[in-house]
This record gives sequence, C-alpha cells and structure tokens, in this order.
Amino acid sequence: MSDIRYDWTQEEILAIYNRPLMDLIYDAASMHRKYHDPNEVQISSLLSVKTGGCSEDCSYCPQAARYQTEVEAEGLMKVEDVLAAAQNAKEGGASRMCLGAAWREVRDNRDFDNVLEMVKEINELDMEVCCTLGMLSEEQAQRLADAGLYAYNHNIDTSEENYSEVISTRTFDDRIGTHGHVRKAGVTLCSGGIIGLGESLEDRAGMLMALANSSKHPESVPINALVPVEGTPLEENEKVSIWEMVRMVATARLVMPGSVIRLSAGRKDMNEEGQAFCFMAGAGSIFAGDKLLTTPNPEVNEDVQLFKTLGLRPKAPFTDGDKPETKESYKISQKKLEQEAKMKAWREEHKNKSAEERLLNVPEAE
Ligand code: SAM
Ligand code: DTB
Ligand code: SF4
Repeated sequence: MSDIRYDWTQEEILAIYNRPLMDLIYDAASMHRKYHDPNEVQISSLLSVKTGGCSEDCSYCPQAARYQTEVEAEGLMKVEDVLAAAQNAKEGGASRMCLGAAWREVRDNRDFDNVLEMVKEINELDMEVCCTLGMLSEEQAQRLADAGLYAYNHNIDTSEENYSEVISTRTFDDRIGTHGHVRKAGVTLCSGGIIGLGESLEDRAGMLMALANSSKHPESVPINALVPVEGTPLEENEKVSIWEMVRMVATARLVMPGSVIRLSAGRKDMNEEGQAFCFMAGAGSIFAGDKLLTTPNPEVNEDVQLFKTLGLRPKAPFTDGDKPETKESYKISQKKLEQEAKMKAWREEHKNKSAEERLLNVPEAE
C-alpha cells in the first residue's frame, strides 16, 4: 500500500492515534525520515497585521469583537512596519513570514491593496509569504498569487461534525470553499486545527481525515493546542497534555507523509523535552517570535537554544517549491476594471452632451 493515501476512515485514524506510544512515535519518526530531513525545521514568523474587532464567533479566539478580552481592535499595520518585521524575522532565521488579519473575509478595499503590497515586498526579500485573512473569493486568491503569495493558511480547526459547536457564524463548507480558491490560484495550502476545544478523540481523527482525504494534502498542517484566553467561551478549558500533542503530530505525520506538520500554538507551555518528542514524532516546522498573534510564544533566544541543544537547522526558503513571480495584474481587481470600463463608456456616450445632461446621468460608484 502506498504511504500517500486519500481514503482514510475515521476508525483507522483513531486506531493510529490510540496505538501504544512507543510504536506510534517509532512509526511516525520512520515515516518522517522517509519524506523529510529530520534535522531540519522550518521557521515561520507570525505577525498580526490587523488585530481584533473580528465579527466572527470562534469560541477559542480572543480577537472576536463579541468577547471581552484584553485584545484591543487596531487598524491595519503600515506596509513599512510589516517589512521591517519581516527583515528582522529573516535575520533571525525565519524562511516564511505569515501575516494574520482578524477578518471574517477579505474585502476589496484599500486594506487589501496594502496587504497585496506587503506580500509583494516580502516575496522580494526572498522569504516565503503566507497570509491568513479569513475567507477569500477566487479573484482575491488569484490577486494574492499574482502579488507573490507562497501559502495561504485557512484552518478547519475541528471535525466537520463538531464545527458548529465551535463556530456558528460560518460553516465547515465555507472553509473548504476557500481551500478550493487557494488551490485554483496555485498557492500552497496551510490548514490544520486545534486540540483542547472540548472535542472527542473521534473529532481529532475526523479533522485529520478531512485534511487527509482532500484531493491534495495541505502542504503545511499546523497543529495548535488551545491557548485558553480569559473572556472567551473556552477560557476554563483544561490545557492539553504533551502526550496528546505528540499523538496528534504523529498521527498527522502518518496520514499525510509529505506534508510539513507545524508545532503551532501551545509551545509556550512545553519544555524542551516535550518539543523534542514532537520533532521526533514528525513536526517539521514552528512559529517563532515571542508572540503568536495576540498570545505569548517562546522567546527567540529560547528557540535558538532549543535548536542548538537538538542539533536542528532552520530550513531555507523555497526548498519545496519555486519562488513565485510577481505579476502586475495583482494591482487591479475585476470590479475596478469593470468600473473603469463603465466610466469610459459613459464618457464616450456623453462627450457631446451639455453639463446639465451629464450631471443627471452619472454612473454610480460601487
Ligand atoms: N481570521 C482568520 C481566520 O480565522 O482564518 C485568520 C486568523 S485566525 C486567528 C487563525 C487561526 O488561529 C484559527 O483558525 C485558529 O486555528 C488559530 N487560533 C486562534 N485562536 C487560538 C487560540 N486561542 N488557541 C489556539 N489557536 C488559535
Ligand atoms: C495557526 O494554525 N496558528 C496560528 C496561525 N495559524 C495563524 C495562530 C495561533 C493563534 C493563537 C492565539 C493568538 O495568539 O491570538
Ligand atoms: Fe476572527 Fe479568525 Fe478569530 Fe475567528 S479565528 S474570530 S475569524 S480572527
């Protein structure tokens, strides 16, 4: 049987998750070595370019406007400040810059134009650029691709069955729809989920099954442990144990052997030994920097020490794919083109008419 499969059953995945730990880690580590260099770890630097004030109700998220948390809503960061952060991350060994926005979905406005500029400029720094901006239309995904986007993060978070327990303002299918737009634009997909939401082990298996049975496995799979934040509905949830994290990483490793599994939120609560187990079990990437989006992450010097202790090397950018080329088409949206064509036609039609007639018939801006 081929290692790369798309026909997993939930029972099979659950049985893998529940195997004796030594067998599970041994098999996951062996699979990891077959497809990846076990001493290389990709460093992704995460930056919240638009924080808080989100209209969604994701029960884990401190950035949802409806929950009283310490997160204050802020406007979009300036392009130059984001570039300075990217340069800094690059100097610290990061090969990927991941820009996050607390949006339900992308809108075709000035903020999106600025995000496109950020993508273009960071790509020019020879870093892989990833964005996580909420739902995208097909055209928005294409414009991001044209600007030079390497990856798009859009987590499914939990199983299809458990989805409405966690989020009510969008559906599991909405998420899958955006995956399709990302794929169509030729951008690599980053999608994973969270453990510790109150889900069952069947839900954990179901989440991995949804990812592993998609037509192409996501190139990156972030595994997050819930960071319970005061003010969110999940503030009282118990933190997951390191062994649950190891099992989840190892299971993801075995059902999607070619994907890069990212040890994501929750590292702040793990010691070096716990993280080493996760790398052994197949994690090949981390989020680095002393903040995730709004919650703390290990200090940069702690990660430098961790890499030194374990003999890990940061992965170079574009090891698994080519650097995207920027296409000027990223600058103009279809809507803008249609508006411009409408204006042109109107000018043509009214060029010989009186000022009064023209004023009576100005096309509406959208
Ligand atoms: N708004 C966009 C979206 O939801 O896709 C992008 C940002 S959102 C914060 C990105 C991901 O962060 C979520 O899908 C979720 O997996 C993760 N996340 C958010 N809050 C978290 C928490 N408290 N603990 C662990 N992961 C969390
Ligand atoms: C992902 O899977 N985890 C990251 C990233 N993708 C965007 C976000 C974790 C956020 C943790 C809570 C916070 O810091 O606000
Ligand atoms: Fe908004 Fe994303 Fe947080 Fe959900 S996870 S509330 S969509 S920022």
